Amino acid sequence: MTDRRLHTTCAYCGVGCGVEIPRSGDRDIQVSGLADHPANQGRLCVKGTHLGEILPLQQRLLRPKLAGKTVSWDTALDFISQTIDRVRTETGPDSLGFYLSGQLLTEDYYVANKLAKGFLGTANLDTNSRLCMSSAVAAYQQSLGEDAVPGCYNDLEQADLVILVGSNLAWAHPVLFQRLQAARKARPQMRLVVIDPRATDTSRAADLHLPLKPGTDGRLFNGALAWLADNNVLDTDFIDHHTQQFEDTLAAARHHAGANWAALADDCGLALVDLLQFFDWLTTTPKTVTAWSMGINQSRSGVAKSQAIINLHLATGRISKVGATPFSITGQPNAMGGREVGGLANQLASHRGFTETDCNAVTRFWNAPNLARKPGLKAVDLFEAAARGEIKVLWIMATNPLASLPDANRVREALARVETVIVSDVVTDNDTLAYADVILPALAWGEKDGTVTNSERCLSRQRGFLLPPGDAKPDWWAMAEVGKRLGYEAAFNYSGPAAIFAEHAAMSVFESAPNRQFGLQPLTNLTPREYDNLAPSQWPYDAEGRSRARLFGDGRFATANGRARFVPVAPAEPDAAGKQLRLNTGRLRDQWHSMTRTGLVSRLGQHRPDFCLTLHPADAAERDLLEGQPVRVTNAFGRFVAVLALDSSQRRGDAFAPMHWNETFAAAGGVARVIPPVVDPQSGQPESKHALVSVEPMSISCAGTYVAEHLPETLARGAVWFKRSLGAQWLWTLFYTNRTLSDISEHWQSVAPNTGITLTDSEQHWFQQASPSGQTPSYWLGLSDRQRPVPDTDWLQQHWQNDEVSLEDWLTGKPGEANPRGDLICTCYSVYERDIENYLTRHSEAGLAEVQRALKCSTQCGSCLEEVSGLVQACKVAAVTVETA
Ligand SMILES: Nc1nc2c(c(=O)[nH]1)N[C@H]1C(S)=C(S)[C@@H](COP(=O)(O)OP(=O)(O)OC[C@H]3O[C@@H](n4cnc5c(=O)[nH]c(N)nc54)[C@H](O)[C@@H]3O)O[C@H]1N2
Ligand SMILES: Nc1nc2c(c(=O)[nH]1)N[C@H]1C(S)=C(S)[C@@H](COP(=O)(O)OP(=O)(O)OC[C@H]3O[C@@H](n4cnc5c(=O)[nH]c(N)nc54)[C@H](O)[C@@H]3O)O[C@H]1N2
Ligand code: SF4
Ligand SMILES: [Mo]
Repeated sequence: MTDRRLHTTCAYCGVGCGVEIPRSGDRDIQVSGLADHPANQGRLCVKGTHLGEILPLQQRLLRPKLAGKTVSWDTALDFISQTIDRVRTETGPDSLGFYLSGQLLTEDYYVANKLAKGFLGTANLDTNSRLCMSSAVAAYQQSLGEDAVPGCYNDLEQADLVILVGSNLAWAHPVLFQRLQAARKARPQMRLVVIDPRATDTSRAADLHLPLKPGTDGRLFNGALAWLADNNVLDTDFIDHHTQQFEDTLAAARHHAGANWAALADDCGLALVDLLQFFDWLTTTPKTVTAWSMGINQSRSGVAKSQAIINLHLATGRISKVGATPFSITGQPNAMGGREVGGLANQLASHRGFTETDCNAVTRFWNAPNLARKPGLKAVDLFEAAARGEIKVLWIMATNPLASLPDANRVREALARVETVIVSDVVTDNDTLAYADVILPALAWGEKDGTVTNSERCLSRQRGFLLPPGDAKPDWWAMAEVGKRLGYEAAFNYSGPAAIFAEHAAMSVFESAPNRQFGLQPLTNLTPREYDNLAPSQWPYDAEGRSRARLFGDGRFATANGRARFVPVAPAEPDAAGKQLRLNTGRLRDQWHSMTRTGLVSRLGQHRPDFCLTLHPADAAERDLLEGQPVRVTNAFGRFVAVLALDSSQRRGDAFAPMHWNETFAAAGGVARVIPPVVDPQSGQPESKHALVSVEPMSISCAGTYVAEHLPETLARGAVWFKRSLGAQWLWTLFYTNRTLSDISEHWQSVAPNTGITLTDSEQHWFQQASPSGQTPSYWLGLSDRQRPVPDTDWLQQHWQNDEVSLEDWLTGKPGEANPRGDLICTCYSVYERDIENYLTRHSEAGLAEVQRALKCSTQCGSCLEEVSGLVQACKVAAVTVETA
C-alpha cells in the first residue's frame, strides 16, 4: 500500500472492485479504481466512480434512539440485553430473530452468528442473501457437495462461449461486463449468448439473445442436455469417473424437454432457428461458461434451474477448467463472506451444516453453552412467524425488509406485531426504520473496517478512512456489547476486527472435514499489522499458501464419495398469466437497492429519473394506458403506482419495474407490495421476478412538481408523489386524483409564505410559484391540469444559490418539456440522450469513437458504453430509413 492513497473495496456489488482513496480524512473525495486489485484492475463502474458522493452526512443516522428518543449507547444496549434476556426466559430462544445482510462485513456477520446460534441458542438468523443467491447455494451444496463457486472471473475472459442467463451483467456487474467486452474485442471469435425475456444493455451486446418465455430456463437447459447427448458431445470419461446419477438425470431431462425441438422452442417462446443456433454453439464449444444470477435464482424452482445448468456442465466435463465452468454471480459486496460464516439460517459457521459432527465441532470451538442444533427459519418464514406473533425481538441489520421482501403488507404486519424491533442502519430514513423501537447508528462504508469476499471467492480488506461520525459504531461492536451484557464476557471481548477475523480464520480450519474446500489456512495467524495490510487473495489455498483460482480441478468434489452429483430436475414454471400481466422486477444501472444511499445522489437519479412500469405499446393500448401517465399496479397482495413507459422490445404480456422504489421514495410504495410470498421449496428464495398483476390507468385531476427541502402537508394531501434528490433539495412529482388545480393552488396560497412570485394562465390551466434563493424557504412549484410541469432541474440546481437570477427566470426555472435533453446517459460527464442525437444529426458520418471523443461520454467509467453505442446505431438506422423512404 502506498502512503498517500488508501486501498479499500467498493461498497456495492459482488464484483468486489478495489478502490483507491486519498488519505485526507476528508468526506469530499474522488475515488479511483485500484490498478492492482485482481477483480477490476483499475476499472470502476458508475456507482463506484461516484462513491465519494455518498459520504456527506446528509440524512446520516448519528445517535441511538429508543422509543423515538435519542439515548446513549449504554441505555440502548442495556435495554436490548434486558429484553433479549427476558424474552428467551419467558418464551424461549426461538422467539428471538435476527435478519442480516450481505452488506455486512465478514467480522460483523461472524459475531452475529456466534451470538445468536452459539450463545442465545437460536438459528432464527437469516439474511437478505436468502432473496439473492440461496438457490445457487443449495444447488452447489447438492451438486458439488459444498457451497463453493468452482470458477473465477478469468474464465469469462478465457471462454469461447459465454452464456449469461437471467443476468443483466452490463448494469448489475458492470466491471465484470467490461472485462468480458474487452476479451471479446481481443478475441472476436468469442461468442456471447444472453438468455433473458427482456431486452437489456447486456442482450444488445450479445451475438445471440434468447428472449425466452419467463421461467422456462429449466426446460431450455434440460433440452440442451438432451441435445448434447444425442450429438455425442458428452464427456463420458468424466461422467464415469467423477459423477453419479447421470442416467436418471439424462432421462429426466429428456422427459422434461420432450423429443421435438420445434415444440421445445415453442414452449420456451423462442424461434427454432435461435434455439438450434444456441445448441449448435454449445455442441462445438468446449470452453463454455454459463453465468447466472437473479433471473434464475429468484424463482419457485431456482435450485432446480441452477442444477439444470450445473448438470449440463458436469455432463460435458466443462467445469473447473480454464474458460469452462458454471458460475453463479453474487450480488452484494459480501454475500460470499456471509455464506462463509454461516449467515443463512440453515448453516453454521465455516460452511458447516447442522449435522451432529458439525454441531459438536462448533460447540467445542466456541465453547458455546447453547448451540442451536437445528436450522432456523428462512427469511420469508421468519417474517411470517413474526406476523403470527411468534417472534418477540427482531434485530434487523443492514437491510430494508419492508422494501425488499415479498408481500410488503404482510411484512408491515410482522414489524408492527413484533414487540421489540431493533434496526441497525446508517441513514435516518427508510421504510423499515419507521417500525423500529430501537435504532442503532452503524458505521458506514468508508468508516467501517473488515473483510469482504467477492463472487470469485476473493477476500479483500474494506478499510475505514474516515472518523466515525456522531455516535456511530461498528455493527460487530453493538452485538458484542449485547453478548457481554448477557454474561458472555470472554466470548465477545474483541479488541477489533483483526481479533474477530483471527477467530474466524482459526475456525475455518478447526476439525475441518477432509474434503471441505473452504479454509483460510494461511490467514490464521495474522498479526494486527498483517491484517491491516492484507492483500486480496482467493480461497482455497494450496499447501504453500497460494490461492487456487479454480476448484475441483482434480475431479474430486466435496461430496462424501468425492463424486459430483447429477440431480434429475424438471423445474416448475411460474403460474400462467391469463389476462393479467407478468411483472418482472430488477435493477437499474445507477441505483442500488432501496436507494438509501444512491437515492441521495442527484446525479445517480438522472439516468432513470422516474419510477416507471414498462409495457409493450400493444399491451398498453389494450388497457387504454398512455405513456407518462401514472398507472395502478394491483393484485391480491397489494398495489403500487408507477409512471407508464412504453418499449416495443418488451415481451407481450410482460411488464417490468425496477426493484428500487419504496415508500420512502414513492407515496404508493414499490414492487414489494405485489410480490407474492412464493418461495423455492428447497432454498426458501422468493420468486421476485414473476408476480401476476393488473394494470389500470389513474385519472388525474392535477399534476405537479415541487422542489424544496420538505413537502408541506397542503401539497402532500391526496397526492401520489415520487421523490428524487436534487442534492440539497428534493424534487417531488405530484399526481392528484380528486383535488382540482384551483383547490390546491388556493389552499397553497392560504398557507404558503408569499415570498415569491406567482404566474397563472388566463384559462387557469397552469399555476406556478417560486420563492427564489435567499428566501426561506426557497421552493419551486408548478401545477397543471393539462401536462405535468417540469423545470429544467440542471438549471434550478445551478441557480438555487444565485441571487443574481431574476424573479421571472427563477419562476420559469426554464421549464420545458418533461425531459428536454432526454435521460442522462453518461453520468460522469453529464451527457444526455439528446446531446448525442444532436451531435449525430450534425455529424451524420460519426461513429462511436468520434462521439466518445467529441462528447467524452463513456470515456470515464464506461458504464454507459452500451447505451451510447446503441444510440449511435439507432441514429444510423434512422438515417438510412429516412434516405430510403
Ligand atoms: N446497479 C445495480 N447493480 C447491482 C445491484 C443494484 O441494486 N443496482 N444489486 C446487486 C445485487 S444484490 C444483485 S443480486 C445483482 C443482481 O444482478 P442481476 O441478476 O443481473 O439483476 P436483475 O436486474 O435483478 O435481474 C437480471 C435479469 O433477470 C431477468 N429475468 C427475469 N425473469 C427471468 C427468467 O425467467 N429467465 C431469465 N433467463 N431471466 C429472467 C430480468 O429481465 C433481468 O434483466 O446485482 C447487483 N448489482
Ligand atoms: N421485487 C424484488 N425484490 C427484491 C429483489 C428483486 O430483484 N426484485 N432483489 C433482492 C435482492 S437480490 C436483494 S440483495 C435485496 C436487497 O434488499 P435490501 O437489503 O433490503 O436493500 P438495501 O437498500 O441494500 O438495504 C440495506 C440497508 O442497510 C443500510 N446500510 C448500508 N450500509 C450499512 C452498514 O454498514 N451497516 C448497517 N447496519 N446498515 C447499513 C442501508 O441504509 C439500507 O437501509 O432485495 C431483494 N428484493
Ligand atoms: S462493478 Fe461497480 S458497483 Fe460493482 S464493485 Fe465494481 S465499481 Fe463497485
Ligand atoms: Mo442481491
